[in-house]
Amino acid sequence: MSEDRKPMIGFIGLGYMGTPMARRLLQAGYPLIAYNRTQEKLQTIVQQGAQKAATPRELALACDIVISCVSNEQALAAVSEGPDGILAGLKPQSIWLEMSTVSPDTERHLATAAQEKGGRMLDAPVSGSTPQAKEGTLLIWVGGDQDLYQQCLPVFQAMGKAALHMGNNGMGSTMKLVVNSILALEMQAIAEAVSLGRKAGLEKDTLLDALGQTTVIAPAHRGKLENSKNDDYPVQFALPLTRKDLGLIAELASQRSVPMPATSAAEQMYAAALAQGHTEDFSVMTQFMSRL
Ligand code: NA7
Repeated sequence: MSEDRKPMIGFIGLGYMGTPMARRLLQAGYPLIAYNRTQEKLQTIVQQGAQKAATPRELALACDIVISCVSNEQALAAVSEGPDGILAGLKPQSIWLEMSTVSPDTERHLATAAQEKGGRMLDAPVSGSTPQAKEGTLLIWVGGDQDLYQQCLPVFQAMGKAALHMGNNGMGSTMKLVVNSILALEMQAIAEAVSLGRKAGLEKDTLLDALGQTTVIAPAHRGKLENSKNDDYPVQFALPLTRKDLGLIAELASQRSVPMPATSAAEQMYAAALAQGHTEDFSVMTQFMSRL
């Protein structure tokens, strides 16, 4: 991709992750056009210089690179398919970077559909949360053609500290699920251990401060101890999305006959928390488990 003329990027899905990612692209000098189902969420990015598209099709027709970053399979189908969807507007030679967390099968299916329109697609989900999206230090897991990956590196570098090529279409998504199985399981382990400590008599802040001094808490979970101390769980990675990812992990494990007993048990607890109406950050599992 020539960096003499920056390609026009279309960004679909201005949520917690999409908004700071799109802002990084604007800051890197890319012209940007944005679409979001809920119009109000476009305000911030439009104030920062982006144009607005009325539909994903209109957006795809107006840009060289489409980026999608939406909640789940249903959301991705809603923005991809039908007369107003991405595929209806994808031009020959256009590039589609699909950054939502969905199943590897869905990514492969969309890559084929894009190819049938003469376009090319990479799956490129990210690890990291809203702070990393704001700082441009996400890790991006890329699946698809190696040359296309090389061509898109400048775009990825505007959003992440590294973009790693993991293999063919679907392998970016596969890597994301591998990472998130650990992320969700460790949060569950912390929630259980904190519950044990408190119910066995440790004072809450003393316990959480001491845990923070240890090496057993991964960097991704260290800041979450502060949430537990404050009993306040502002969304960085929403519990419904954690639950969704655990469903995708279970589906992939089943397809490949991989036993994941601990992950499966954690999935049940996240499902129970969701059933109780928890939509906060996934670190709310520390509160949920302590109240059982
Ligand atoms: P958010 O903040 O929940 O944002 C989700 C985005 O997906 C947001 O733009 C939504 O639009 C959009 N969405 C959800 N459902 C639909 C439907 N049915 N049609 C069109 N658009 C939809 O999630 P994050 O930004 O934290 O995460 C995004 C992805 O990255 C996700 O796959 C994570 O697992 C990783 P809305 O504003 O609700 O109209």
